[in-house]
Amino acid sequence: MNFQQIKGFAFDLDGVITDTAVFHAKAWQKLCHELGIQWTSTMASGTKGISRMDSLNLILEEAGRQNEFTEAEKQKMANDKNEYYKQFIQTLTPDDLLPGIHEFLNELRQNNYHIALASASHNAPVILERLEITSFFDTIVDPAHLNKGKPAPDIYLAAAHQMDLNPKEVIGVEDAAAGVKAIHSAKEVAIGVNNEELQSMADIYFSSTACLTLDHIRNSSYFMD
Ligand code: B16
Ligand code: MG
Repeated sequence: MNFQQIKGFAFDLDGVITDTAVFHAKAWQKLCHELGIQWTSTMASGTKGISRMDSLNLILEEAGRQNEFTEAEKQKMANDKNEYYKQFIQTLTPDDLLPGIHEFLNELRQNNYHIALASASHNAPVILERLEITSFFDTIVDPAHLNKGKPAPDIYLAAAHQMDLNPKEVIGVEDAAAGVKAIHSAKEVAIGVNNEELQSMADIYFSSTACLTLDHIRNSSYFMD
C-alpha cells in the first residue's frame, strides 16, 4: 500500500477527537439506574461507536429485559438518555480535545488533505462547535441518512463520497471495534487509537492520539512493508 494514494481522512468523534465516552456512559448509567439495571463493563465497551438505539438494545439484552418494552417506550428511554447526555456535554471546551488532535488537524489542512467526520453521534455538530474545530472539516456525515450504523460500512463510504474520493484514498481513524470493522468493510485504511483491542484489528495502531502525525503514519509498517 502506497501512502501517496491517500487523499483524505475520516474521523470518528467519541474517543478519537474528544472523550465523550465518559458522558455517554454517565447518561446510560443514569437511565439504567431508573430502570433498575446494573451497568456492566460489557455494556460500557459494547455501546462505544454504535447508534443510540443499538446501544439501548444491547443494554436491555445484556440485562435480559429485551422483551419488556414497546417501541414507543424504548424511544422515550433513548430520548431521556440523550437529554442527560446533552446536559453533560455542555461543559465541553477546546481544552477537552484529546492530545495532538488540534495539531494533526492543522497538519492535514496544511498538506491539503480532505477531512471528514464519520461519527455515529447526532450530537456531533454541537460537539465540534464546543471544541471550536468545525472549520477543519470539509464535510460531516449525517448519521440520520444512513441505512446501517457501524460496523456496517455505510458511514465510511458516505465520508469518502462526500469528500469526492475513492474509499481506497481514505484513512479512517477509530477507537472502537465496531468502527474499525466499518472502515475495513468500506475498503479503507484503518488507524486504531486509544484501545488495545484494536492493536490486532487495525492496519496501524497508536496507543495515544498524540502519536497521530503524517510522519508516523507514512513510516508505519503498513505503508513501509
Ligand atoms: P448519539 P462515535 C458514537 O459516536 C458513540 O461512540 C456511541 O457511544 C453513541 O451511542 C453514538 O455515537 C450515538 O451518539 O446518541 O449522540 O447520537 O464514536 O461514532 O463518534
Ligand atoms: Mg468512537
